[in-house]
Amino acid sequence: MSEPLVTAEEQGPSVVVLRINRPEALNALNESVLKALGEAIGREQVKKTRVVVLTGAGDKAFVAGADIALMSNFDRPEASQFSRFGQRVFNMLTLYQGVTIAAVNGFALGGGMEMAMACDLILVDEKARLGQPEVSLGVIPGFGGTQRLVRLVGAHRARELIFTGRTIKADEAVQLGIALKSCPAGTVLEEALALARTISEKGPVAIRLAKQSCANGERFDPAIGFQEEADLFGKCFDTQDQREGMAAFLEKRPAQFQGG
Ligand code: CO8
Repeated sequence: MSEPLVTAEEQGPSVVVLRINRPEALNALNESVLKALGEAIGREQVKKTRVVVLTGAGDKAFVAGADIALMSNFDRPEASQFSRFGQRVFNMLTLYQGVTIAAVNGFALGGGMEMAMACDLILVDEKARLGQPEVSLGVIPGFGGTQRLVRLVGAHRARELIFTGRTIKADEAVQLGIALKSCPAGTVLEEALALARTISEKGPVAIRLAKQSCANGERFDPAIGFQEEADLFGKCFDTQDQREGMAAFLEKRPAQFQGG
């Protein structure tokens, strides 16, 4: 049997590593890889976990983009369809109820950088290279890059990166606010797992609602965002997690969250 295109490895009870597994093509995204990623995110084992860490197989690439050989033969409807399919799968990462962390272990180009940006947090190996090189191929980012990069770094910097297609190093990705941290070579997965464990110990409902409230800030006028925040804050007080979290503080013991 052939190797799965996306592997899932449990790292303790609350963290799952999803790995894009097509190293011979630097983990380039074709329809089968995207389908496998969508199925992996929708799997019960992944849905019930608290943090998903996304990375690439091999030591060279996170994901070197959408599959250029595949796209080279597309006509217009096929291209739009592929774009919408990739957007849908990446939106599953963005809407995932737990936290998603991209552990960028090498090249994250085009669709690879778009996949990382669909995650909540991005850590990069110091040797990683990121970029949106689509214009060099005569196309534009099509898996959400024009939308997410603008929100991450602002319109001016996003335009420069997209219009030049230039590749950036890990330090610049951190400086621009695309990545949270540059990790010593070979340690990005380890660091992502440490971060994942820290997050997985917090109140799961609180994390989910905090994620929702932060996302509201991008969607709504601030006045509505504040109102939504107050509603979500109130919602926390319907949960056992809130009672446990506050009781644990007052009783000077670690909280044991059940996620409800
Ligand atoms: N697609 C298909 N195959 C790829 C891709 C890719 N994106 N990237 C690498 N590969 C393959 C190579 O063809 C090669 O295969 P083979 O061994 O059979 O020749 C193998 O992976 C190894 O790659 P290289 O020999 O090129 O490795 P190098 O170390 O010399 O170079 C690079 C590494 C710099 C990463 C180089 O491979 C590269 O430039 N790759 C392409 C990067 C790129 O342009 N990515 C953006 C693609 S466009 C995109 O992602 C659009 C997303 C939105 C789509 C919207 C839907 C329509």
